[in-house]
Amino acid sequence: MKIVTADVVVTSPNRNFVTLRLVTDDGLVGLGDATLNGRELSVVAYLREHVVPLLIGTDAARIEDTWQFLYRSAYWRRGPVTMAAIASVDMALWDIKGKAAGMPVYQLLGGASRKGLMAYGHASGADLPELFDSIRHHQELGYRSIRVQTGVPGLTKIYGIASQSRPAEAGAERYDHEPAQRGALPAEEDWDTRSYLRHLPGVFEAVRHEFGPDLPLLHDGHHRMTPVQAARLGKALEPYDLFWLEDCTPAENQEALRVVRQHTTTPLAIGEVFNTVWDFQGLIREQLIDYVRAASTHFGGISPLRKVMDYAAQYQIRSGFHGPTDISPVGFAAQLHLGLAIHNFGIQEYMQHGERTNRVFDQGMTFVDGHLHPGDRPGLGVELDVDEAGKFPYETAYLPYNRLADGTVHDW
Ligand code: CS2
Ligand code: MG
Repeated sequence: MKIVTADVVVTSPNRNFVTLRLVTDDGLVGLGDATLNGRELSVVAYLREHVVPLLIGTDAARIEDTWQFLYRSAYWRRGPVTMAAIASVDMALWDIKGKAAGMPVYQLLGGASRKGLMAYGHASGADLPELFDSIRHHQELGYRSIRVQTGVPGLTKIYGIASQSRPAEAGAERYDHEPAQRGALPAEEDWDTRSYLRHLPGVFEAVRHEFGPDLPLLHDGHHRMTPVQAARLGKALEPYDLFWLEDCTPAENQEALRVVRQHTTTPLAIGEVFNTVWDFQGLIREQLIDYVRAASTHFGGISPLRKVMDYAAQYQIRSGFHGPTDISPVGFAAQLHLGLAIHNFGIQEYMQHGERTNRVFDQGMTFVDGHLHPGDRPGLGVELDVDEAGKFPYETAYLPYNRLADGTVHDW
């Protein structure tokens, strides 16, 4: 089972995606996601120039060996570009292995540990009425767990607030209701942590009052607070029983979480910008987090994500894999298979891709009563329509960034 073709497919149906497509000499096709939001073409170059030539003629059955070869032979380890490239190879090889065996990948990972994966959606609103409407809309869409992001008085444009509180009705032309926007330059947003900290607890109080104690609620701090600010927020939100507080401080300084942990029992999730097992090692060992937020796409694929989850299991730390629309349907499927198989699954983020994306990628997964399932097609269960993909060439798009009122650049 040798790899005879390795193509890097770049397409921008509702947003940019980079997909590695491997074909074996017996005609099996494997797909892997290599999308790095806002920096997509760097991974394309890494794959086309440095990885594809190494893959042709190699044995597609050797997933772990290929992973170790790509990781160790580069000498320059880690980093989002390298790890997204390796991730796409790892996923494509799992896809091929599943197809060769005639089984969905979750069967190869040990079989299903549950019937389906609880998913959360992104509700947001500039004010309370808009936010309530968005939460109701997500409940109508089938979500049983909700992330809550809200406008802050005095700030005009901030992270996580969709331009429409009912994004699924915004039409196929939207940029997948994610913050990245097509255009030559990144958009500038504003930020003020004191206003945010004053405002947020009242929002959660109102949401709990309106929607009751049962609904799991999540919130993303998007790396914006200092350790002591994050500690204060976690404490202030305790009465509202959050499922998690995500990225409360910038993820580079892991010691910050020790300060946060000393002050609050609000569960913490971190890791969407991490790209190796090593980034989680201390956080897991010291029990500074409750949920692993990595995405298979930015983490080197299914194989290393499995390893970090097995380590996390020893500390009762669970998964909360990153699932915005910048993870392609292929990367999303990869983590659904893993989430179904591991014992320590927690929750799965699920933003829905746009209609054009779903024409390019035919997905085998289902979403029923708030729960996702990867489906039972052999492999990952996603097919790529290469002709359809070719209709949507790459478009420059950047994530926004933040400035404080005095002009200082802040974490976005
Ligand atoms: C995020 C993302 O889903 C999340 O929790 O923080 O929306 C993130 O901003 C994007 O993936 C960046 O590409
Ligand atoms: Mg996040």
